[in-house]
Amino acid sequence: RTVPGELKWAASPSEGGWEEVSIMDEKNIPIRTYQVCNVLEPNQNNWLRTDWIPRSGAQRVYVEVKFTLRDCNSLPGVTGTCKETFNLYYHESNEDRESYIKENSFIKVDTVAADESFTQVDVGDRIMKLNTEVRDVKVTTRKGFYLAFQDVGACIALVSVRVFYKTCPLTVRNLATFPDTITGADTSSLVEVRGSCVNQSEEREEPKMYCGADGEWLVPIGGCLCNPGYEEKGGACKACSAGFYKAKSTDPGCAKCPPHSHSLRDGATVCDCHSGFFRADSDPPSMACTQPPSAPQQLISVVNETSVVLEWAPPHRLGGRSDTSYSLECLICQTGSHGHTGVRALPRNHSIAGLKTTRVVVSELRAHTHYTFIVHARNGVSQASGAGAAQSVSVSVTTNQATPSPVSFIQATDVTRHSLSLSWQQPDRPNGVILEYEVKFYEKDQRERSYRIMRTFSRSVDVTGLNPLTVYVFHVRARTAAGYGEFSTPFEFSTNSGGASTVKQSRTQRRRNILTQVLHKNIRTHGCCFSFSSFRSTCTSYMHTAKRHLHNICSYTTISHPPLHPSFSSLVSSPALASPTVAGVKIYVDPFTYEDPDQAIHEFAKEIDVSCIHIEKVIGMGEFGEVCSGRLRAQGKREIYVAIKSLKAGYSDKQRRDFLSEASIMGQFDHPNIIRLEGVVTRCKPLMIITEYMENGSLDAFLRKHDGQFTVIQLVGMLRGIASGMKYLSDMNYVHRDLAARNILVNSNLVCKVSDFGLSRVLEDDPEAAYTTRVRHIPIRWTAPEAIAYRKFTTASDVWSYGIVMWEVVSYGERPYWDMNNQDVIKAIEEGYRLPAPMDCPVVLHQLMLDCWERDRAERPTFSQILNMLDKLIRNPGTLQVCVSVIPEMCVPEWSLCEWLQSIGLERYRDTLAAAGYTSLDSLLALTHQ
Ligand code: ACK
Repeated sequence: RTVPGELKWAASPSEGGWEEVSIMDEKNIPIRTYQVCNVLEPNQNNWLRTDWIPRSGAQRVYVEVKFTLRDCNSLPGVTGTCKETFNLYYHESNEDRESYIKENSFIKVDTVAADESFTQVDVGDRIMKLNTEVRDVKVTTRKGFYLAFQDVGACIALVSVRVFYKTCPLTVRNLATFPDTITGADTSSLVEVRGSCVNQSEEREEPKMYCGADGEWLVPIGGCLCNPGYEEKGGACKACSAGFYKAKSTDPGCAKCPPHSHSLRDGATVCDCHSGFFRADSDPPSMACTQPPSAPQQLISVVNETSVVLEWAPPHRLGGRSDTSYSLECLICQTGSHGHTGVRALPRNHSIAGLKTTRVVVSELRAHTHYTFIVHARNGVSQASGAGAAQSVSVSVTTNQATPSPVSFIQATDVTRHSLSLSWQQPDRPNGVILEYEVKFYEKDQRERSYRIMRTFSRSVDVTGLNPLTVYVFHVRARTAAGYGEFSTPFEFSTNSGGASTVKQSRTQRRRNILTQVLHKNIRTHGCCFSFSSFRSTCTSYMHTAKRHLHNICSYTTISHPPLHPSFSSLVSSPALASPTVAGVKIYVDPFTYEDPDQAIHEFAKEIDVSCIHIEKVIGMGEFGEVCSGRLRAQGKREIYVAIKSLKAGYSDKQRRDFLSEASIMGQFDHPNIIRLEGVVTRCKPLMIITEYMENGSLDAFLRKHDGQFTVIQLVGMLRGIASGMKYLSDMNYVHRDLAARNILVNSNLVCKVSDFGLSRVLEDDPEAAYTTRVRHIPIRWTAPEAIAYRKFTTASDVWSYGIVMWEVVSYGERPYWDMNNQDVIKAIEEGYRLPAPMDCPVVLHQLMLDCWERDRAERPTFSQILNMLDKLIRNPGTLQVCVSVIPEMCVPEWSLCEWLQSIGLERYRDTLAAAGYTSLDSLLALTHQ
């Protein structure tokens, strides 16, 4: 219809069939047509073929034919030859210049009949009934195609032929753009199309839509969301204007800046706080900017003996927040000093920071002492605002006189049929000058029905008039100007049947008693100056126990020797012994870095079916519940003995996480000296951690049970195992933090394995831990000074603990620093004192301990060096012969007390001892309090 000149389609026959004719259309516009009208002649077969039509990616094309057709009845004189239809054909081809019509290569599309026909060509009225027929055909095999019209004897004029294909047009749905898409080959086919997010948007869920055969889009799925700082407007993402913000793509639209904040530029994702206002890290962007609180108000204090109740009112201004908390600082002001002596942590059980209440009881203060307490108010933005002491209020108080704390230890000596001598220590907190002690005692059988009271000024008393072979119960209490304190717990002693005076006490208890006495005596005499030295004295050929007592007494001397054998440092620094760092070792992964603890546990631990576990008996109590022994029969494996730790019912999420974290840690290790994790039970309750079974339990208890029964080589063998396990852990970058003999387990072959991987987190969570009561979690006696002071836990601090474990092992499970309290241990270490060599300890081992306890952690040996050193000692047992405490030529019973005192630098006590009747080593062993 639109072609101006001749079309010159191919026609067959070329004459007498289809002819190209110009006519006027209904609007009197000349158009080109192809006409044929051989209605009077039979056997017509006239073909008209279009030019080659490129397919252009289409798979189904539509052919719209407009034509007019004469009604046979309207033609006068026609016989049965007249037809009222024609046939439409197509032929796919890559060839765009086929010169003639190959009829048999064409495929028939349809026979086309007219909807309308006209009976008469009424040129005068220009009545032309135009038919429009559309047919579609699948064209998928070649680059293009030809169409052909076959006339079999009708009277037709082809007015127009329009060929087209359908597309689903470019569109935007759910903020995704879908391109113009050609429909599929079949009438029922749907083409799946992936959309792409419009500018400044991101995918929420993969955007998809289907293009139907008729060019309609169907079933939109997924879509995009405008980026933070942008919102949807008319199918596009537009920046939020100034004063508005959008923080997350999922937020519905731009929102007005919250109070006390602003945004100056378009596209803000968060509003900035006005000057003087702040936002905490955890505050959502929708929250108003806030301020730190003002100071707490009306702080009042009520002193009750050595306790102080502090109470205050919340700050006048909370800064627009509800997370106000308080921290408490306590300054001790000593009489005569200028100002404060320093900040002290509050007594036990009182958190110094993060208080939510406005009332605190501070107890166990010193009696009659001046204190200043400062209460700080803080909230979530205190840190961000850099607010300091301005928000605090303080109060000064003086504690009252208080009665003394109870006497904690009583011992009896010189027991006869009718008497015994009692002695005790001064109470921990005398809270003033002790004026008197009161001793209450009664026959155990009689209970307290009848008792006797004795009073004394000293810390000992001879109790006479007792019945023979009778158990008596004793209590002691002290009195100051403030009155009597509480009685001690009961101590029982029995009189004997006569003969030698003995008190039935365990060896350890007796040893401790003597130590305690000497220690206290020293403190009394020298105003606290006990100290440890490298013990290098001798011992006589007394029996093992006696030697140990004597040795321990010697340990508390006030001399300090240089290390006897500085050989260790030279040994470990020898290049032959230095162990190269192994490249490519596995690094331990902290399970707390996993958001989901279950993911960590299943990454590092095997889930065990509870039916494979057979629990036999309870063997102890762990931090989270019972520890049992039992058997595990995993599928296809032989049955083994296992230890089973369970998490007691009613646990919190945190407890569950902490409990399982031990397994997540343990599961990462594989070493003969690290306790092996068999697996976990998490799918049913109670939760369990299954490890290999260690027949001899924990090392400290095991050694105490077998006091003095192992050779030095056996002890060093145990230490070697522990060092090897620790080297493995340090190679993996894991810091244990709680290395102690109680956390080493021993199996039936005396193999020692490091266990207990629970402590590490407790300390890490809280940056203020070192300065708060959390310090109480730290095993002080085992912990390096820098870890106590500022939580510097490293492999070097583990090495310090290892030194303590060495001491525990060689002393058969003695308690490090005996019964000194933690504060005194910290002070002693600070002043340079170190544990002396235990009895019978080879000097090289003690030197190794001293090296582990170097103040400067860089000076301490590495576990690799320790391991090399121990290996060398085991290979050359001769080096282990040299003893600190038993110098062979001095091991003679005739050695005098005087010589012995001289050898340990305590000759100045000779006269005092002699005056008290101690003239021989023998007699010194019987040292009593008096
Ligand atoms: O000193 P014990 O007998 O050894 O008492 C404690 C108790 O459980 C609480 O921890 C013992 N224990 C822990 N793990 C094991 C284990 N794998 N094999 C044997 N005993 C264990 C520990």
